[in-house]
Amino acid sequence: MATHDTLAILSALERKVLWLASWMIHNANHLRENTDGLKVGGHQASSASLATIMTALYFDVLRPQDRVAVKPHASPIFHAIQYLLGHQTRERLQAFRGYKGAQSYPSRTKDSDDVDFSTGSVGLGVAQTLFSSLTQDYVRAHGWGLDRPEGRMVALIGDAELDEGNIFEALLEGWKQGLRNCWWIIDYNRQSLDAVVREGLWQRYEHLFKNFGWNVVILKYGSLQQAAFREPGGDRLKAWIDNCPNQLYSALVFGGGAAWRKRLLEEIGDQGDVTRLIERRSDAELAALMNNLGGHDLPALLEAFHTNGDDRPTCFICYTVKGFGLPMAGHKDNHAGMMTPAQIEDFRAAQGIRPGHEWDKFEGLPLAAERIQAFLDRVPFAAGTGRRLQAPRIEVPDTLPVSLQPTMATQTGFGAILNEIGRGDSEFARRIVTTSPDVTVSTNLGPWVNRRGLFAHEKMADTFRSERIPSTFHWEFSPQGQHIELGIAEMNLFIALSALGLSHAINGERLLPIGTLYDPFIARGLDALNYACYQDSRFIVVGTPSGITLAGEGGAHQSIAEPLIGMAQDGLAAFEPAYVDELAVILRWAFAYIQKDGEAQPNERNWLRDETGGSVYLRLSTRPIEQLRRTLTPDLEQQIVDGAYWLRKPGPNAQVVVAYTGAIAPEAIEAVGLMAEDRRDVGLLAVTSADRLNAGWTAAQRARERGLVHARSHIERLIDEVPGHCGLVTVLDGHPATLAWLGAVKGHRTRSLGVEHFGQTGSLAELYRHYGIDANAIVAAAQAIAPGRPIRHLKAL
Ligand SMILES: Cc1ncc(C[n+]2csc(CCOP(=O)(O)OP(=O)(O)O)c2C)c(N)n1
Ligand SMILES: [Mg+2]
Repeated sequence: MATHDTLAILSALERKVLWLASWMIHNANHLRENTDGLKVGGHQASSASLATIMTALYFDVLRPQDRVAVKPHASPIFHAIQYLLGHQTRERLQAFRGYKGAQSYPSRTKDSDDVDFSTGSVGLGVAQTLFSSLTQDYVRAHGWGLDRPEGRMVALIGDAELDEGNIFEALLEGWKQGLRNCWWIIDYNRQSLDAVVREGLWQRYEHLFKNFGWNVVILKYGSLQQAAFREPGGDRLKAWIDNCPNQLYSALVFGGGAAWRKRLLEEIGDQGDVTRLIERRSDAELAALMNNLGGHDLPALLEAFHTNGDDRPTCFICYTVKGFGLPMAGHKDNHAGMMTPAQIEDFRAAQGIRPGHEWDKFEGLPLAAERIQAFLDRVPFAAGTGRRLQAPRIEVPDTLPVSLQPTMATQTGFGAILNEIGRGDSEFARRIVTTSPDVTVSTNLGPWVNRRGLFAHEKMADTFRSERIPSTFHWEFSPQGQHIELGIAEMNLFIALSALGLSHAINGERLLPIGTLYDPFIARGLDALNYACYQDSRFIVVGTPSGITLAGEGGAHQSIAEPLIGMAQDGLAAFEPAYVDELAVILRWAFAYIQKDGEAQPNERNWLRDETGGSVYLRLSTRPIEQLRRTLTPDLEQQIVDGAYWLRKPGPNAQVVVAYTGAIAPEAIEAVGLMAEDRRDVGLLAVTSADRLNAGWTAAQRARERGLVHARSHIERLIDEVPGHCGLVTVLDGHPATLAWLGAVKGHRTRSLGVEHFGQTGSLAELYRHYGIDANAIVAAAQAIAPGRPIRHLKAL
């Protein structure tokens, strides 16, 4: 139990945190500039709702090894707490929501005050805690990081956040994987953004969490209420509270003491003892009693948090008031509500804060500053030398060997390369962790999994194997396994990658995570992929098979937009190699790239900032194509990584250049052959990464605009060799816009082929023809933009 002393200090801190958060929001001037009624977010109410819970957690319950995902709109409370703990500057609080100020939603990358997990897109941070706990277990099961205490992964969740489906996907996965050390604390204020939530949600939550094996703790009544229930008539009051609809409770919270009295007396006022219970209290006391829900009661919270300290996953359903302690408390429209200048003035005066002393840490508190400071100096969470950990880089071999078959698909190559890595027992091989949402086998991770096994807390044999039934795949689980098999939920895949890819910062132990999925289903997990990139998690994601090239596999599985996603996604370098030797080079580079976190200076060769590192997306294919017999020179390897190289240099009189990406390489090569007799010196440009080419080009242009006249990107250097009159035909199995910009590099007339519609099944030849990306379509496009004599081999379309 917390001592009286501790409680007094905590409740002073709670008041201070609430004040600072409200003031911070009020102070965010630019916010007021564009306030259109109540539509622009204030989030004072949403923050206030968690003030008590976060005070209890950060100042008393949490330990440095614990990691927290804070509900996005409680960001001001978080920053205020860090400020009091000495980890956040006053300048950044003053610039809250402003340029380089404390962020509107806690951000690992943009905030400076020790955010564990970014939040913002509701639901994702919640699931991140679950997968981080799994990651911690994975790391420790492999014998790493055992000198550090195990941490608890904590999510502070808005009740409406639980509407997000990804949370339930995560819950199911957590159950399968034997989740431990995870707390989900629900801010049950019964309000969402728009309105008051449905009645009785807590019961659904309770059943749900229990179903998945969680411990459920409900904090409904605060200690004032519990004491009142023990008074004569208290049982009547309790029954009334229990039956009160959410909307009415919220409305009365907003109405305040007089409104409570009127309503209570109307409804239960003729029942003797309870009337006296109500009448004994002033309006202010009555309001304090009715607002004293479990989530705003420090003793109740501390008791609950301290008595549920085992490693079972635990859900705390904490009743709270949205806007607690503020004039907008309980109002259904309060989500974006802002206190008026008059209201904030009243609040300031009531806190005993003198004008001009609004940011002072101890101003207006009923306790001596030294006493509070001494307490803050001893807060367990803030002890130690820092919570953002580091891990050394894992050395990546100079080359990733793979034996090339004459005809081979990049997906097969991917499986073969990993299989080869899996043979060895290097530190590099040990640090790789793979994961896939039920497409392990069909994305070719099978051979790797056969070698390295599946991860689970407990050993589990492959029954087919023990029963001697022949099978290509060994499906054996153990704590040493290196593959995490997920259920079919791409959101979970990306959040798992997000967690695994932060292991160096969270656990101080580096992992090299690889996730595989069918390319079109990137769209299913896209927000989680974006989330993972936003918080600078590091991983390799492999989308395979892809495009319409998967042909007979089914029209619904064809992907079109993914190359554009690869280009547009910040923090993700996207590649689509055609040949397996290219893939081996790119994959090797990727293992090093995901570990980098150096300076942001651009490289003068490609104008990319590779030293900062990032995650990598590889778009692969199941189409076997004839491999090129060649030895890659270091220069060619570099060009493959930079994004393009000449497979056939255009001559000085060239009329046509074909630029292609990925699995339709044979069509591009064939088209060049078909044109050879009728168009001079046709060039063939192999584009391995439209993303990196484009990024380098943009950066070089920007640099030139800033006066660095010699800045030249890789694609500019390549295209310099193409005569101005030359026509450019681009082609890929994906959206044509991916390569269409190549024409703008030097102003070449361009025709871009690709896939804009999807859904047909058929043979490859039929589909390439149907969508206009076969050799004949390339030739026809060339003829149209690079006039000359008719191309003889062009068939009528
Ligand atoms: C994925 C996503 N959709 C929509 C939003 C916009 N949004 C922000 S907060 C919110 C509702 C929050 O309600 P709740 O989780 O109960 O938090 P409270 O404000 O009540 O504390 C919504 C819809 C968002 N941030 N993320
Ligand atoms: Mg809510």
